[in-house]
Amino acid sequence: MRLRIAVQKSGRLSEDSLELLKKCGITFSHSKDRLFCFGRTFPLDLLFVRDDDIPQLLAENACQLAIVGQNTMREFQLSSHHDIPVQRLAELDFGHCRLSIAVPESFAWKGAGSLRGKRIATSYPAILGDFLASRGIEATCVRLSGSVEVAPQLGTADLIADLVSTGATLRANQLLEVETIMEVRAALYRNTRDFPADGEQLVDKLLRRIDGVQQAAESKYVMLHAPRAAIAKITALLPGAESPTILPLEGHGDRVAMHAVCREGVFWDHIEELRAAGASAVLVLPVEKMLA
Ligand code: PRT
Ligand code: ZN
Repeated sequence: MRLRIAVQKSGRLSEDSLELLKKCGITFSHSKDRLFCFGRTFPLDLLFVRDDDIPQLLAENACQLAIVGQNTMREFQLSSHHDIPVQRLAELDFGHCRLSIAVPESFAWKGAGSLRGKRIATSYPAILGDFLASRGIEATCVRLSGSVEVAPQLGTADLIADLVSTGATLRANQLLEVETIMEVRAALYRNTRDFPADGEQLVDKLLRRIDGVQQAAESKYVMLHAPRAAIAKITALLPGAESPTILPLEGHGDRVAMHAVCREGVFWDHIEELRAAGASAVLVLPVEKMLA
């Protein structure tokens, strides 16, 4: 029994998708045409396709799993007239962006009501349509498959709804981001209708590995020396490190070595307080995998 996973062939999600699978211990033998790749260390084969084709391929069971942006999947679901046999299994830590409304700098934006009767350029007409309907606003969607940000300058739309990550593209086109319609990141999806019964175990195994990889990416292994009297205080400064390892330091009865796993952000937030509490010889190491 083997499963097939669709990933973006070349684009913003390709590298991160492959990197994630690699960190899960799955290596692939690359075929020449790079449409299919055989999973050598896990019964999972790769299918490289354009991201726009992924939802349909998954719904039709051409693959049982897929990694794609939540924007792409949602657009497909909302534009279909029937229920799609697709379920989200995990949100992934890449492909972060947001689908936002942006207006020319001269536009007098006064909230979503300002959209009434306007022409809005977007590659996501179904998501935009859903957003407008939920607010009872009537407007015209101008569907564009690319270069949405130039539509207002060309006079083909009054404003846009497009993906934004750094905001540089909007700024370069004198557009202001005024409202977020949807927060986006990549996700792992599965087909629910035609899924092979003996595939369930494989999926569980894959999900556990993904979870281990993602948790590790956010975690650091912290080692430091501390006064014995400050153990409780320092433990409290490293949330996520409920039971740190405490080791004696030879020749220093009043000081100990503490080892703990904690979130990287938490560590930076508290470094000054850790020092004030008497921590020294602080070492922060990356965590490769974390398995519960
Ligand atoms: O060839 P294929 O059809 O497979 O790829 P594509 O060109 O359609 O998609 P691609 O590779 O551009 O994006 C794939 C997915 O990456 C998207 O569906 C999102 O889920 C995610 N993603 C994350 C983004 C961005 N960030 C992003 N910034 N997708 C597009 N953009 C574009 C945006 O449309 C705008 O043109 O980048 C520009 C804005 O970026 P900033 O940094 O200037 O704000
Ligand atoms: Zn695409």
